[in-house]
Amino acid sequence: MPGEPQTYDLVVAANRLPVDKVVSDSGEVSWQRSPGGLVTAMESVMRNRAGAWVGWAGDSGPAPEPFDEDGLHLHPVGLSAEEVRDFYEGFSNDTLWPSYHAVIVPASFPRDWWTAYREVNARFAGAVARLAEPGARVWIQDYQLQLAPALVRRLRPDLRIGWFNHIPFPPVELFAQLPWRSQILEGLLGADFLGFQRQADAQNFVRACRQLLRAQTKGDTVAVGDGSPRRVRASAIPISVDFDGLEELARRPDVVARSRELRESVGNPKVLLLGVDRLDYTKGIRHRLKAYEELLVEGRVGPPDVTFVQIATPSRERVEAYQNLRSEIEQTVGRINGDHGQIGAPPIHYLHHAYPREEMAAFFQAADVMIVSPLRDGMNLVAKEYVTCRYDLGGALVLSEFTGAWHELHQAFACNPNDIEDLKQAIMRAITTPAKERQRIMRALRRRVSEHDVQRWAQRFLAALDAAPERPVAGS
Ligand code: GDG
Repeated sequence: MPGEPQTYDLVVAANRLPVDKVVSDSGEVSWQRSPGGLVTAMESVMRNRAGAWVGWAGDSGPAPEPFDEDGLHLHPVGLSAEEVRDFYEGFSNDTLWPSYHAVIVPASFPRDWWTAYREVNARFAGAVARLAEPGARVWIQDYQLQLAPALVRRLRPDLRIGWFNHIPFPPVELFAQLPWRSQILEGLLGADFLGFQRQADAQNFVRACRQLLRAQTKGDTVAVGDGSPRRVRASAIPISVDFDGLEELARRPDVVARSRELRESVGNPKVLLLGVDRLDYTKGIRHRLKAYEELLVEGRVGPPDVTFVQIATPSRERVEAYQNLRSEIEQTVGRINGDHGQIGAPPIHYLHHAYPREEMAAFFQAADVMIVSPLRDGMNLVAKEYVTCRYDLGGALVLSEFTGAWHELHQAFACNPNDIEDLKQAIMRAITTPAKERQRIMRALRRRVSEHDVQRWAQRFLAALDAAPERPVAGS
């Protein structure tokens, strides 16, 4: 007879586990760290706490048995092939993702996708309810699991339920387009505390509750239920990076040596420009290429003195908008290299791979200018990772105003990526600003990130969860 199932005082639920299942040709199963901002942030938080992590293992079929990996207690949730299509690729990535990112591409609203979204959220809620010890804290992550807070509360009213949104929360005019807008708000209002990247996101949520549900709101709280209503607080707690851990990695002699090697392998340019993104239409990769191409045409930059490395990590490859974007980017890169390249000195080195963390840290150190130009981004951890790796105070960060990161990193070379002239000027300013001034800027950026690292983010979130709804949270 199996014993009582183990329960935990902290249960995290995220669409993905921090590892992906990899099956070798001989059928052997192993686990590999999965990419993406949420995993990067949560993994360093969970390693120091004995909590459980509920998530999908990244392939279709029945859930594997729970397992421990590198000190993490992982509880897989299974998705069928249809659910991968309808819940993950469909509702999460083709309905919610574009809707929440200012509809950079049109959002689709098939009704079957919503059914799958509800069912998968219920499955996650069931797993959380089984794993949480009495009175435990539950931390639900992101836009894929917006119904889970209310579903968990129904099953386990004793739990403290928090939810954090890694992406923007749209203005009510956009959010109202969703056919299931009320159900989503009601799902979220099952939480005790809702965390957002920016204050504007939290305010958008509160406004949506007021306008679409006719809920009573006061400051950053929403009243739920009649009589003596429960109050749900919505507030900004911006995410960050593991500053100490990443800086330590960046300082490793093998990483430093690798960064030199990388510069050499692209011909030791005077200026190495770098972009690192999941291949996603929110990240402004096309705008960046356009700006760079115009600078090449105008003769203001060019190989061999200036070269550009763009790492575009494969992402959501079965969603059509992503396939179209990839074709467009690759055609543009081909054209630019064809028009402006010389033998052994292409103006763009384009890489469509995922790399180990060490390699990413080496790339960051090798880059003179990091271009982060999203059209919309909840935070953008790449910007924070770049400054974290520049303990030498070298390098310069070009940063879009439409990232959460810009609200903390004002000293960066700011740009509006929709304004190609502005983006070009920001790149040129980053290249030509005297080294001393660039160092001063980098020092200020690094101070901000080191004082607001991911450990502090997690502490603040959990403190806000404990304090919700009555008491405000100390600190900022
Ligand atoms: C969402 C929100 C928010 C990328 N390629 C490789 C690799 N990465 C890592 C980066 C970074 C992460 O993935 C990407 O994080 P971002 O924040 O830039 O973007 P999203 O994936 O869109 O993340 C975002 C984030 O959640 C957290 O809340 O900031 O706004 O959209 O850590 O370094 N890592 C490795 N190899 C790669 O090839 N090892």
